[in-house]
Amino acid sequence: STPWFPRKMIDLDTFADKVLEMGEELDADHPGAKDAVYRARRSEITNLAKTYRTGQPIPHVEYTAVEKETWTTVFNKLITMFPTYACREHQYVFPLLIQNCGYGPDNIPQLDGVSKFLKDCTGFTLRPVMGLLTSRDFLNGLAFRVFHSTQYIRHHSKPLYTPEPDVCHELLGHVPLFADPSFADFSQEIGLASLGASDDDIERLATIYWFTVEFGICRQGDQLRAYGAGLLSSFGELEYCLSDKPEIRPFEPSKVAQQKYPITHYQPVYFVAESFKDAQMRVREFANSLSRPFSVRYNAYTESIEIL
Ligand code: H2B
Ligand code: FE
Repeated sequence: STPWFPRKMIDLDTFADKVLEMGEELDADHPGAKDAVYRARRSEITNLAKTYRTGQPIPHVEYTAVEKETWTTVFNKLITMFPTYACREHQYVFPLLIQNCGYGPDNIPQLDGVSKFLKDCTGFTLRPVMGLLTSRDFLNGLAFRVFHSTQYIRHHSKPLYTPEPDVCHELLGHVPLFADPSFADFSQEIGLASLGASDDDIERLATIYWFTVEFGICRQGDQLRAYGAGLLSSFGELEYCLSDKPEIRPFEPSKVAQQKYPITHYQPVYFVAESFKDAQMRVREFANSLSRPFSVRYNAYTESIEIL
């Protein structure tokens, strides 16, 4: 039987308190695990996500001086890399985020303003989330052009490292790409394929998501550039992924879906997309090969899924 899946935007409200890792229970190896002040602050921020419901504005967070300093360090480090390593779509959007959304070295942008900006660009919106969602829930959100975003920031003791998504990763890595129409279409395609998919197929789609939205590289002219948010928000891996060290393979979803990957160190292999359009068509073809007895379409007028 088909697993439950969200049919209307408001169904995403059921994900609000369904997280894999709670803000309060950090892993022992998390840089903030022993910092009671940090943990209390995270709970404050994750509580906003817990009570957030569809249609509400995303609550503003007044970031502290320590949090802003962490942001400044990450921001200043990454912007030196973008001109050489980031894909052209990221480079095109970044100045617009500075002009319209308060991006800059001294300010952590508010999710609400960023979400409105994305809505104008591609129809994508952000929803605050407490932490990691299951692959199924997270991918299901993309079908509605919804990106679940954390709102807390990494621990100040290690500004260039985080074992989990944080607001630096979301705002500097993911957001610029969701402002690009072809990338938005591509991402939604993965989301649509995930609705009602079997557990095995969710695993395959999550792997494809990993090697594209998180760690994808693309060909632009005679160069390779990064478009994955895990790369664009990592000072070290951004340089490494475009060096001659890792293995580079073409983006073929049926092969990508079977690739094992490490989550705690740099990727040994990356897959190159020829364009977001091409990648979308390949994912669509792959999705058609999966075992789902129906197909789906998103109706943007009613913000709901139609079953065909
Ligand atoms: N949850 C959240 N909140 N952010 C993510 O980036 C994320 C997630 N990634 N759940 C998902 C899992 C990804 O690793 C794939 C789809 O499993
Ligand atoms: Fe991410």
